[in-house]
Amino acid sequence: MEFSNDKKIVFSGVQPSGNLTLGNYLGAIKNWKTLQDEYNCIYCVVDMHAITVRQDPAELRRRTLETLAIYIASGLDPKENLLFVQSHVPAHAQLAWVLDCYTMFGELSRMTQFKDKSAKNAQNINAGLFTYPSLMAADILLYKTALVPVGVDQKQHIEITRDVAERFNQIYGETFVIPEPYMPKTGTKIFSLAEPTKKMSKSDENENASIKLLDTKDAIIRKFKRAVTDSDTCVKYAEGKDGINNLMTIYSCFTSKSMEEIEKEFDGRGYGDFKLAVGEACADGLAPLQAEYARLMADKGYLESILKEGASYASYLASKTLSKVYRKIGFYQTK
Ligand code: AQP
Repeated sequence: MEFSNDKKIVFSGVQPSGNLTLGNYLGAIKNWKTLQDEYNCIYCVVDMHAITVRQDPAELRRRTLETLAIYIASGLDPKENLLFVQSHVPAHAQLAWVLDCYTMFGELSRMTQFKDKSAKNAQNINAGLFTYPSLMAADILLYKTALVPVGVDQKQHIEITRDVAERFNQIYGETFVIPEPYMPKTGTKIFSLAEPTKKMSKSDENENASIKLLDTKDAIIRKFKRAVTDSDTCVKYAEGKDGINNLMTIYSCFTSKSMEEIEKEFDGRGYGDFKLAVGEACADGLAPLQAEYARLMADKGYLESILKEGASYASYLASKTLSKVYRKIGFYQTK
């Protein structure tokens, strides 16, 4: 594959740190395919980010390929989009080190994700968890990215990327393109079904808290039935109704109905009816992705060929930015 010169670059990724959830899908992946005609899109499986939390090696390996298959099954055409695994392109680690030296301790200390993950993994507050934003900045800046489609939880990391890039540009002259976050209208933050004030996360140990993209229809319906709501009975989008608001958001993402339309549809009906409808809309919405995923996973040779080709083209693009950066900061380069 080769990008056309006149289109802006989009970059995003998901960590293969667990089985992907509805949050990853509605907040990020589902929207990626809408960008593939207008932009040159790069979607990476960010395995280097995943090891900031301890991973089982066999699981990490398996999930890396599964995540690629989910990207394609979600509608990303490998001929149109550059798909690859982060650790296959060493320039990510190389630029991350340089950016580490231009990112302040105070800036990194303010990152919400660092605070949340440190609290969750008190036994393993490693340096990688702390410098995660520099690696993410490297991912984005290596490819002259203009837009980064992410859920709202990642907005702070885009802001720090912009700050570091602007700082670098100010010292050394125009080097990096300053990226913008790109967020969907609905679904920028999907909440846990068990604790609807908490983000739905793939690493949540409570099985009932998240819908996994590969969950069966029965499991999906069961999980929605158990979703925590409130003691009211009225399907209405309102303050204090976190559980119902979350279910309405999910239903809206799958049916494209507005909150008013949903309120009307379930007027006078109880939560039971509504939860069942959300479960069915979600399961039916995910069914084509699941079928395509199964087909792709039966052909690992094809998936590997995409990864090899992707790594090769990504390395070529990334090496151009990296050598420019090395030159600007004064690293000696032989002719
Ligand atoms: N609950 C969510 N709602 C909307 N968007 C979400 N994203 C994640 N959770 C939600 C978006 O998915 C993309 C990939 O996320 P990631 O894998 O890089 O890391 P994350 O944000 O830390 O996702 P998880 O699922 O919570 O992973 P773990 O449990 O490993 O930390 C991002 O664009 C993110 O915004």
